[in-house]
Amino acid sequence: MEATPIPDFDAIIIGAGLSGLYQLYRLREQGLKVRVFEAGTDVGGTWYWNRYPGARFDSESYSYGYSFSKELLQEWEWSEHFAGQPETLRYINYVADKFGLRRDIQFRSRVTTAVYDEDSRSWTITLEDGSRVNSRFLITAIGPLSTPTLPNIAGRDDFKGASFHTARWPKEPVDFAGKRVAVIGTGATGIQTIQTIAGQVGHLTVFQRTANWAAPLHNGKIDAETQAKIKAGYPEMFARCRETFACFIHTTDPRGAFEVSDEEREANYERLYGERGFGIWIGNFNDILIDRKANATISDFVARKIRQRVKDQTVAEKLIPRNHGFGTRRLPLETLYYEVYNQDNVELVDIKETPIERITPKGIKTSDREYEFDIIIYATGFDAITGSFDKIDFRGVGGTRLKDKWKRGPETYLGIMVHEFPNMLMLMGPHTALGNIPRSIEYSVDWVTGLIEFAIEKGLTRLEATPDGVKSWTDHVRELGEGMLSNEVDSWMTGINSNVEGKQTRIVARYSGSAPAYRARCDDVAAKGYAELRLS
Ligand code: N01
Repeated sequence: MEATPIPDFDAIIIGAGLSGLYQLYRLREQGLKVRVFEAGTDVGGTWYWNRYPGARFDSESYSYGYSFSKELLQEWEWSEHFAGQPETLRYINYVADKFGLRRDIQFRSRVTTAVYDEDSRSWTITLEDGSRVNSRFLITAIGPLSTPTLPNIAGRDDFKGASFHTARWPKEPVDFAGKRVAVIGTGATGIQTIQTIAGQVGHLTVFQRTANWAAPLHNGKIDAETQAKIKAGYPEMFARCRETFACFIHTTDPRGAFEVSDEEREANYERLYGERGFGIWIGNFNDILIDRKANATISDFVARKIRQRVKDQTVAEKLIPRNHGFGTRRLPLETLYYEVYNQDNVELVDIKETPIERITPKGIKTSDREYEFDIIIYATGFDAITGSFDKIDFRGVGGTRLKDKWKRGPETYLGIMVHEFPNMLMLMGPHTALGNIPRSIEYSVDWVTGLIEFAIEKGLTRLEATPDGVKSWTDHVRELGEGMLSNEVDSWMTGINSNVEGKQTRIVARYSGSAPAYRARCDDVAAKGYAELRLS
């Protein structure tokens, strides 16, 4: 009888973004043989690819960084409350260097297939160049927003000028001086891009399909005194992030919107609108995201702000969303975004009124007229959450395809495992708590590390979620989504992407319960010796 070959690695990690890097660090700490495969030429994931003008955090820098190393926390100094992409990428590189992570990462290595073999209880991955590697455990760290999508508009390849998707922005700076520039898309990315380039371009035309709610970021430099306070206060701040609903530093107001007088409510909204970060979204009254009437009060408040900030009231009305309430899509935070529309060189085109018919060699043709451009920027978003899974051909037991299994939406156990895909562990996959991402990443990585440690200690070589476990978690995630206004709205959070075939029906792709509840459930599974899993 032939001996079963020993896998090349204990674990393969796909992706060298924030989750892949920390997972590598943790597994190496356990003395395991680990290899990371990364499509890009360097570390950083989201922050490597999204170099578009104005890309920056909208969670506070200090609450976003890794918390696992006290030394790192004391060494690194964030310059702004919400750091820009270049600084964040420098930070991630600093982490990779400090912990010597690069030696176990293979760059320029896009994984195309991942196949489970029952005999050896291992996964074999194939890279774009045809090379193969195998490993006992396969960990996906491929990100919920990492597969960019271009708009399905006819004639895209005909355009003779320069065009870029924001998530595939060139490393060399783009010169906007005197240029006629178009931006398609007004999500968080479009808004950051628009407000940043409006002062640099010759003329800017924004093509908006759906108006989005946005609120002020109120960024600022961190002075020396604040820096010292931040460093001294890390343990308390991370403890706070652990307690809040979505791991941000903002705590939901325990009151409902109608438990206070009209004057108090207005004053509260005014205060939140003037404060830094996501407070107005997740530090607001506890019912604005579940109760239509409560939501209408904050939507009305922010609509009034837009009318005050935009001079031309026809334009202001176009910028006010009509088809969804405030905060029911992921809230973009802005810096003088609305004021951009007061500039003479900026025009807003509502493409619900005058739809884009095609891209032409010279620019963009709507039902109204042809616009000529030197540069077209596609800020058209991502095939979110499941898109990066769809791009890799994952084959589980008996050749089962993950794409087929998830045809009607993802089915997972704790958002980490899938039945018939033994030894495959997902970081920030579908059905996990996203929120302030690095906080969720650190928890998930620690949980996955604990499971692998347990398996090695007990000599287990096959870990699989049961059909019951998957059904009960998937049902739980669906139930949690009921009543959330965000689940009644089209957005990447409900799995909608108008540019991707088969992604026009809303699904429950995200865990929408609280992060503490998510962790309590996962901790319980670990404490009971992972007895809910099929282990052998
Ligand atoms: O993508 P989006 P994003 N024709 O999907 C439009 C995170 N993020 O890259 O709404 C015309 O939100 C589309 O229109 P509509 C954050 O979680 C974080 O902006 O579908 N328009 C929409 O306006 C965020 O939520 C930061 O009608 C088309 C836009 O393109 C997530 O990434 C910064 C179109 C896409 O918006 C995604 O944001 C940036 C078409 N064919 C992003 N197709 C931080 O601050 C699409 N659109 C950390």
